[in-house]
Amino acid sequence: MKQTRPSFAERLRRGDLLIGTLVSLPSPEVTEILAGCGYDWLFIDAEHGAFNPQQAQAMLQAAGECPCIVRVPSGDEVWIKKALDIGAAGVIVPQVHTAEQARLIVGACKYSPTGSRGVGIGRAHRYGQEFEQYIRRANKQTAVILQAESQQAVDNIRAIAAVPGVDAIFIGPYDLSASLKRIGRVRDRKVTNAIARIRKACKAAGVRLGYFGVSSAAVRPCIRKGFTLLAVGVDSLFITQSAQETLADLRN
Ligand code: 3PY
Ligand code: MG
Repeated sequence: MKQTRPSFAERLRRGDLLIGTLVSLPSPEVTEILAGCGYDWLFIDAEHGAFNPQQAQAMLQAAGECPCIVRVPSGDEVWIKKALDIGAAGVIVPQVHTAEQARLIVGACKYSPTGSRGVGIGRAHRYGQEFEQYIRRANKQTAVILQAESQQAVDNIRAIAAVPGVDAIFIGPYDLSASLKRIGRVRDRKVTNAIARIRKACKAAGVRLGYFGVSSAAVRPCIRKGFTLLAVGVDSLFITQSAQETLADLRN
């Protein structure tokens, strides 16, 4: 891929406010529509979304210039490698509970000598036409984003945030609420206290903070708390809300 503007990873590290939205439907058309709405990035959800790497690649192609961060299903290096090779600007890795897991994930995202990312030729390398250019800049321009969304992650957050190469900690409020036995109650005191602990540790470590919410109201308070990586809304919910509101408007 040709590089003209600062990469997503550079913008993330310097603390730009990056507002994205979550794409869960395996549809290049939906991805294209959302990319055209002006979001800073798209959160391509291969953890919960029903799609394979080939479908994910078609979605990234449809996104055009809008940076896509693929949430891989787990910290396994197989999906991480594929997500980066198909052209993701970075990965979001769910369910990271320990610093050891964080180290392995960073290693899977970075080429040698920093890490052990597998070396292949894919869309990211323009199918080989820009292999060397890509390899040269990939380590710097790949965003490594880990999700803190469990009690164990909260307990280990200082060690996780201190792992070199971790660009951001992205809080998953829903899994966190489940781990804290408050499933779905993302504003419960226990959940907000855990979020405050994560925030404090990340600020001290100089690691960026991310948060997901289903609406602008859910994520707005994060902005003044210093979160810079936001994912707001979900494709399927946008369709539902708008379809229901439109119908209700006429019925009433
Ligand atoms: C969660 O809330 O658990 C998430 O992972 C949001 O992306
Ligand atoms: Mg989650």
